[in-house]
Amino acid sequence: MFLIIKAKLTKSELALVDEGDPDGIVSGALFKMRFPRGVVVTAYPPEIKSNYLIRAIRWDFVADLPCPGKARLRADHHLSNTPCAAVEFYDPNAPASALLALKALGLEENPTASKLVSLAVETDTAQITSQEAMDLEAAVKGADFKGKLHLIEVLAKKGVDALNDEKVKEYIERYRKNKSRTEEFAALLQPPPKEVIVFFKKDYKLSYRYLTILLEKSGADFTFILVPKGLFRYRVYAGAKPESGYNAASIVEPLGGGGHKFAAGATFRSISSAKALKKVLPLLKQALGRDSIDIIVVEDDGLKKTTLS
Ligand SMILES: [Mn+2]
Repeated sequence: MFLIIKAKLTKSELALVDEGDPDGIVSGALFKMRFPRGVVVTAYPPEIKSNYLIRAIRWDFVADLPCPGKARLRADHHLSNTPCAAVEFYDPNAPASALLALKALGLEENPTASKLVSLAVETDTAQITSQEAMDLEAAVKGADFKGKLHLIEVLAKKGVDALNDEKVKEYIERYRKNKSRTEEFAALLQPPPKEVIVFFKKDYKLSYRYLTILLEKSGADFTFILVPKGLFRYRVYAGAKPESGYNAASIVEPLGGGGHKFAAGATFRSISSAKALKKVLPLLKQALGRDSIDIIVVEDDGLKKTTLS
């Protein structure tokens, strides 16, 4: 929040971007290319609704996030977000917000910027083919709050070459380790059922989004992962294989979440894991058209299968 105050005092342009994925981070880097003195603040989508300061500020640029209230320019492609800014580059059919940000910031002729956008498109559509896109995704996932700001800085300065920055290489390595632990876990669920619902009793710091992708690759059509995040907070990662007919976004909407049809998430509060399960159970029953739901419960002593109705 210090960043916001600093930007206002120095009259710098102020941007707000999604901190969770390369799309938001690349959008932030594009903003820094256009406004080198500008200040980028990162946030998770649920914070936009709950954070008073974020809602009170007038933002010059917002990307890959819901409307914070007052915004001059916004680039976004989320169906669940309603346009609000004075100038909107909003297209739910766009493969990435960064592509809209490229146009919004007038950087279409800039090859360094365009290259970064192509990586954001690869990651945001879950069609990663290049090593660079893989590394960028790893860097974003492996970086902590400060690391993400550093990543935005170097991406703006060096473009794709930022992936060779010493600190950025550390983020990539950190994520690689998480990834291999996640692969080991996914191997325990082979072959997965068509509809996989996993409840983690505690946060094992896996890459849960990656887990949904692994399970979908090995045969699941619908994935739903529930994990506690800190005190009284729970995070849902929902995924649906394209053409499977499931909709990941609509199932998390009642939890205050959002996203895309094929990948969506939500964070909600609950005082106990029993209550958290009670909250998601009716949503699952409705979405899957079942009276009872098979759940894989993960705890320290292993995996247990249970059926809840
Ligand atoms: Mn996006």
